[in-house]
Amino acid sequence: MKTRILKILRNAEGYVSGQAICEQLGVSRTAVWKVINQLKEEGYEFDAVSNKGYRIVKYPDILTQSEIESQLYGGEIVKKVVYYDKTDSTNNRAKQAAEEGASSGTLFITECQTGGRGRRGRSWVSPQGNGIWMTLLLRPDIRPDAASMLTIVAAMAVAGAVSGVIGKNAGYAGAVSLEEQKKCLIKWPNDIVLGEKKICGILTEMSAEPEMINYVAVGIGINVNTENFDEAIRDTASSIFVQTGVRVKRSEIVALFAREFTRYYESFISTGDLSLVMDDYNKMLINAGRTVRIENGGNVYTAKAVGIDRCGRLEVKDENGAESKVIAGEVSVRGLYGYV
Ligand code: BTX
Repeated sequence: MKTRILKILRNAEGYVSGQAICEQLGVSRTAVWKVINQLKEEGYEFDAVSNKGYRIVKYPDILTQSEIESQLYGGEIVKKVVYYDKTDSTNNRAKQAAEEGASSGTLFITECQTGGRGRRGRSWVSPQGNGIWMTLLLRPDIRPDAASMLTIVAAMAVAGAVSGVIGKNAGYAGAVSLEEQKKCLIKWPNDIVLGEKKICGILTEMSAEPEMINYVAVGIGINVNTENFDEAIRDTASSIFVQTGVRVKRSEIVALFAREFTRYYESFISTGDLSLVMDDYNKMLINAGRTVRIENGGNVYTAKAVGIDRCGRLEVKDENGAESKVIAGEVSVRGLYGYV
């Protein structure tokens, strides 16, 4: 009920009377009043005028189930949000819930991770209060070898959502120019970069049988309002706040992510590959046209990145013009002079 009341208030043009909410939801005045009080405790601020009703004048920067679900329109792949004040890793929560039968489209999200994980056993710094640490559980009807493409789909959705929210808040002084601020880009295959620094990483984990996926857990970490970074990651990591100078509401990014993800995911599922979305991806690809250093085991070489193909492989051209394709997970791609 909290989500439904929040949704009514959020979408209203002006004031909404307690009576109107009661009638719409078929609940008592006391029940509405109780929910309004709970919302106040969570940090929502109301303007209450007699004979007119309630209006929300300030939204807190929180990631609770109602805060996020009240911003979904209903057609998204994200169907349900499960929120934790603190947990070790939302990927662990998603995997455990998946084993217990949780349904596709459940999003696990937390304020703080005590054991955030990156790829290949690396750790992911996930402090309290300033980032988005979330995992989307999916049960797609695709071949297990196509699942890695979901990471690319998720990266596009994050880049789209971050660009969208930044665009909405544009017009301030930040570390990067206004033009650049709007361009949240992707470093192949799935690091999200803003102003040439990493603001998001994605860790996709899967449980599958040879021909069938049980579930996929797409874990996404986004540095939103982080101001300081640990020594170890200071050179490469950044946040939306550091790059743009603006504090965005994290739930807005999550809601827009849910919308963007749905769009790309449906295209992906309809063909089982990236053929319908690769043009969009290649427009977001920061490596495109740049020379990258490719490390494939002991074999290190430089080549110019062209773009991805419909399977998510990076097409590169060496100095003699010979083309080859690089597969994510097998190699590491770096810029010549730094992270990108
Ligand atoms: P990755 O292996 O690409 O990146 C991990 C590396 O990135 C680390 O070794 C470190 O150098 C750097 N790093 C660590 N923390 C941060 C940070 N907050 N910002 C920028 N750079 C950082 C990327 O792995 C996959 C990350 C997925 C994180 C999400 S959060 C929700 C879900 N739960 C979970 O445990 N992991 C995922």
